[in-house]
Amino acid sequence: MKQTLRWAMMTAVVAALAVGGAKLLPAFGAQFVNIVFEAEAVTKLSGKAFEVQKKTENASGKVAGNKVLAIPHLTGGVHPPKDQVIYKVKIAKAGTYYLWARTQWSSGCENKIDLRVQGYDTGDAMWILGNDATYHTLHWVCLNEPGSDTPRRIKLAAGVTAITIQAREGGIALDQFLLTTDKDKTPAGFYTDTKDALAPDAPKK
Ligand SMILES: [Ca+2]
Repeated sequence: MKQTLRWAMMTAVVAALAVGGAKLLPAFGAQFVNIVFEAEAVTKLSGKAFEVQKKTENASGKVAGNKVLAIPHLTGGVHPPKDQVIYKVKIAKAGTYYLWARTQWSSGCENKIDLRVQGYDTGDAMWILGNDATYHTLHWVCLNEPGSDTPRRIKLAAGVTAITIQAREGGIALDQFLLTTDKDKTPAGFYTDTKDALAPDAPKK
């Protein structure tokens, strides 16, 4: 009888945890490395293209951290200056990673951003993230191989890796980034940021 009662209590606790967890975020597989950081987690912005905007709600639900990194809409097909934001991401474990961004686009001409990962020499031609046709709602976009739906494999060593994004088009917003070793992962909703995911811009003196 006692054992039955204990089992019932354990089941109730597990069920409560599952419900509580589902509200916050979909579960990650424990065997994979997942690194989440906010797009707006920049200490200072250089140039005029980017701005951090307060944004709590979106058609897709809540906004992670109540902020996004945005490039405002520009009229007349004007392109923003090619300003950059650099994230110095702490990679605790070497491996093959896949990069996702929670993005919001405005149109077919406002739906992508240029991107570079340290260690990959792409010259002046940076990688393109986006170019999909989902507009006016936050949604996760994977960095794919050019012209394909195949997620780009990114081999990262342990340590700090710089991920640079460069303004390309206006009318976009970026909420979160996810680096994951799970190639089958399809992110949904938003996630709790990984503790100390980003290295500071400059060493403290
Ligand atoms: Ca955010």
